[in-house]
Amino acid sequence: MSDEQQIYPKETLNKFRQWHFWWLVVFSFLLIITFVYYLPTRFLQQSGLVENHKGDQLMREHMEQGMTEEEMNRHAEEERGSQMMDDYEEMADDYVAEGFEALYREEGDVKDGLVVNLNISPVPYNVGVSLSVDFFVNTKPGNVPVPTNQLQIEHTKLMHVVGLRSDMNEFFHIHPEFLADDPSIFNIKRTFQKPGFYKIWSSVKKDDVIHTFGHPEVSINGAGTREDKKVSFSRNVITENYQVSMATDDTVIKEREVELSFDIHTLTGREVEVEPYLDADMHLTIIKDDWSQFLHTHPEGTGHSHSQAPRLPNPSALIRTSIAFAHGDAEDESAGATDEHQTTASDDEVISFHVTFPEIGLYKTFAQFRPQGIDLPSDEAITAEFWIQVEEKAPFPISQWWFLLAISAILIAGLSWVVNKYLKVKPEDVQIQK
Ligand SMILES: [Cu+2]
Repeated sequence: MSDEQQIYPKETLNKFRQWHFWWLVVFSFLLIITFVYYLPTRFLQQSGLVENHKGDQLMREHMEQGMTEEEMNRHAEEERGSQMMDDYEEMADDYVAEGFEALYREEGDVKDGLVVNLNISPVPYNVGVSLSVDFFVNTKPGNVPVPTNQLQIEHTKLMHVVGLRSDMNEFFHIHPEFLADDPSIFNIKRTFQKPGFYKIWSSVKKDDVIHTFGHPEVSINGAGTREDKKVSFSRNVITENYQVSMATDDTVIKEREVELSFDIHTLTGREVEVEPYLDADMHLTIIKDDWSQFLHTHPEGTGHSHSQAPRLPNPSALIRTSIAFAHGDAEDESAGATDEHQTTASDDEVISFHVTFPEIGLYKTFAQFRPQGIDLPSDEAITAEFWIQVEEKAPFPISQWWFLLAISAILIAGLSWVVNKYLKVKPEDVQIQK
């Protein structure tokens, strides 16, 4: 009998072998789980996501949410009021300093200076009834009327008005005209076809500054659904007889400039050229789903300049709100120059905007344009709508799949080292077999 056997009695060795055996079983099992099940599953999920993105382009709506947000909006509105006032005071100074030319405020927050007050009659407001919608341009305090001749034309109009229902549908962009007998009041007749809560924004330009005002929401009575919110992140939409695609970053991050590029085709895939709509290739309105953010912008028209207003340093932006900044460029890009939506056409015209979203949340963009030669009144356009989710920060730089792979590799290396260190077969063990 050798010395070794005395040091390692047979029972201890058997126990050790048993333990060794089960340890190897468990370890192999973990490896099998990782490589045979977990990683392939992750991989399939990843490629599944990619497939879904492609599915988008086939106009599949892959995300739908039914949200009733009336109540939430009410509360948010109240809480917002006081805070916005403070924010505004700070922002206003910044804007002057930075030479921005537009401001955004809620009508009710204005206690001093230029404001537009909304008045709709007759009450109650019912669907299918022609309502008289008045916008009174005045200065506070004292409600001193501001006649039209003190205002400036922007994009061919003295006043621009945008409206939207609480579900972010029923978008409208209209242009009231001032009354002959009271040039401080702009009026338009409007018949609402669907009931619900509506928010209306108006903007006027005075002393080279564009002022946009959010007006208190309006409840329209009538039979039918008051809200029908459907969120889809499809990047291709069909509107009227056109398909419009919007290309942008996969992940839109707050406070980081992002490019939104729009491409218009017929249903048969032919490139569509646009004609000027209110002196721009496209008007883009971006509104946050809680109505707290409003942005209206245009790319600079390609050569056609009809605006009587003096050109601003950055004429591309009609409205820079106190919360969202944007400027747009119309870019003619040849096919292949843009990554997402190449076509076989040799002259793929893409209309691009640069937008910085100030905070996270859900936004809806309304892109308005006039296809060349379309038979529509001159201040009407086709509207394509897209949802954008704005995120806090960029996702993990390397994809999760690669991250998991790296972790697995490190674990395997570590475990191998452990196995190697503690489970080395010693010459003594071999001798025992004799
Ligand atoms: Cu307008």
